[in-house]
Amino acid sequence: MALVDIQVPDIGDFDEVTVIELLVKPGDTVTAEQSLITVESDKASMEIPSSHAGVVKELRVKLDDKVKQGSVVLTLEVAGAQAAAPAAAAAPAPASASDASTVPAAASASAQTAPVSAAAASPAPVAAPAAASGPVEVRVPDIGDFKDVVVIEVMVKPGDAIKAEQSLITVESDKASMEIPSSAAGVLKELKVKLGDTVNIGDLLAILEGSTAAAVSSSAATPAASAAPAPSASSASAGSVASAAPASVTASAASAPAAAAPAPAQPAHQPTATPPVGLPHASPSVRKFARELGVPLVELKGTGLKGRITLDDVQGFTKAVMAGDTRTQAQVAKTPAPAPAASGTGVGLDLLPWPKVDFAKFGPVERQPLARIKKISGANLHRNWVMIPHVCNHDDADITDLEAFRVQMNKENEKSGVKITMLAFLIKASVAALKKFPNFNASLDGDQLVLKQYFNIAFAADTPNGLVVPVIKDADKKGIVQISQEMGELAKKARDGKLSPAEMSGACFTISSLGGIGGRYFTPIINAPEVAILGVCKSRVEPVWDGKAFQPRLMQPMSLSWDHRVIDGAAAARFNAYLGQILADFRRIML
Ligand code: CAO
Repeated sequence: MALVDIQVPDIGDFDEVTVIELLVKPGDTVTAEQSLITVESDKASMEIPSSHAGVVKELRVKLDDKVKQGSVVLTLEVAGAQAAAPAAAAAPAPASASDASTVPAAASASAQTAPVSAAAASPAPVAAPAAASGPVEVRVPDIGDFKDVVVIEVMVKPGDAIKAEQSLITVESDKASMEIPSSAAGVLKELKVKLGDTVNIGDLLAILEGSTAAAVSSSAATPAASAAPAPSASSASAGSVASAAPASVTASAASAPAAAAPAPAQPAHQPTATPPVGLPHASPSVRKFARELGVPLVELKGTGLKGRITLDDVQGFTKAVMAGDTRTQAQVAKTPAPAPAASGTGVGLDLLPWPKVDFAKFGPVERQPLARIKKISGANLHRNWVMIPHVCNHDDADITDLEAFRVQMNKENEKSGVKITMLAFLIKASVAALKKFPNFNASLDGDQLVLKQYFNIAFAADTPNGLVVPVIKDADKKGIVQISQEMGELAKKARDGKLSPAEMSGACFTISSLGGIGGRYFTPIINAPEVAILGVCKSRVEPVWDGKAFQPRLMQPMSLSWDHRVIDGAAAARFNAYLGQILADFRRIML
């Protein structure tokens, strides 16, 4: 065993950065390339990986410390042979760990004991600006070993007056995020990227008009570029930017990032400045984790240093949502929709990247922002679909007599103003079935089943802005007329967008009725943390064999989706059969 000091490797022209996250503690076993701490300037945050595998003996930094290249992060106890031969991937995160093979020896050396000299690490100064008057293309500069980074924030819009070196977008890999500044000043004529796009060095970001190329100095270096020399593509990139900063940039491109290199670290006296507007204060790995879970970071209040969102905050939020915490759901309401696997990593489920199609290639298109409700319900439905093992049983209920009764009731109560629809009977019948099969009136909490002794039934309501799910509380204690009345009121509030969080929370079981529209069967998505949902479609008269002849009967199609972690197929079939019996002869509800 030997003790090895793990140092901050060459982090380019970042002078001093702040430790904003400790990812390991004494006693932890770490692997080579595992992230140890997260550091941040005002423009970028990155994780510092370990150059060795071993056990953390002593942490040599604490939160809020300022560190720079060569600062000792921690002391690691490593096996003898390892101490002599560290992993080659000790470059900081911008040269992402997975790209370790492309990280040059200088970078890994710097991570061990001897930081690379500033002269070797820093890009050559780039000459003074050149003026340009026509449209100027702004491209992704040399961003070191980053590949396919995701645009997570767009900070400007067409028509904006842009200053040279003003940040245009924020990009993120799994280990670092950084802002990409403009290489020129001018008016933004066209933005060529949007949220969720993946970009690479040389990609066209924007077109400016009336531009002047940025003054470039060695201080504008990319954090990655100095740790990893510009890949060959950089010359292409610089060449493309050349209209903004021609000869001098091109000439230095082989060894230096172009004018538009990602923003440098802020001066040491403001190291923990608040993040750019709209960008949650969280490290790349936390953001990535949140994205995988569909957690809207903008809604989280960070408990970390200076309000930073930590891994625990994301986990806490997820647990609260799963437990039906209304406060959290209300927060979710304000969030933008999570980009559909935009990062293309498919991490977690290991999915293929989301297809990226330029639809306009095939015909005219129009883009519309998703309505607020759609964003909320979309995020929830996606989580539920992915996390719950759904099975769906279809069945039919003979509602001939019940429908006749319903029509008669409505005739008798015409003046009351309360219209009774089949849904009210379905709610009441569901309560009876939930009483008979208590596992359906339950929620999973870890390895415990929470059996509810109250009967709150939610119903999906279609509104112009999307789907909402109001709840009839204590449906077991209410009659059909009262349920119908409440349903009418809640449905109206839903359509007017006036439902309160309280009116949408506390449900035990949900019914999604498409009876007023049509269809036969469908597979509704369970409304977590409930364990089942009943979908019904439009009833229709069908020939039903009574043993002697076919009889015309009004049949109600029912689709019950259930969580197979809690419910078995036999129980689901019994539930549906019982529901069918009650609907066929509502007197049974009294038994
Ligand atoms: N079979 C046949 N007809 C039915 C029926 C059924 N199962 N259920 C309702 N109907 C009839 C009603 O009797 C009514 O007929 P009349 O206009 O002749 O009186 C008509 O369909 C319209 O009913 P309704 O939809 O206004 O009332 P409801 O109580 O059935 O439903 C509500 C209320 C708010 C649930 C409903 O309007 C709604 O929004 N449904 C859509 C739910 C949804 O989108 N689910 C999908 C979720 S998954 O994406």
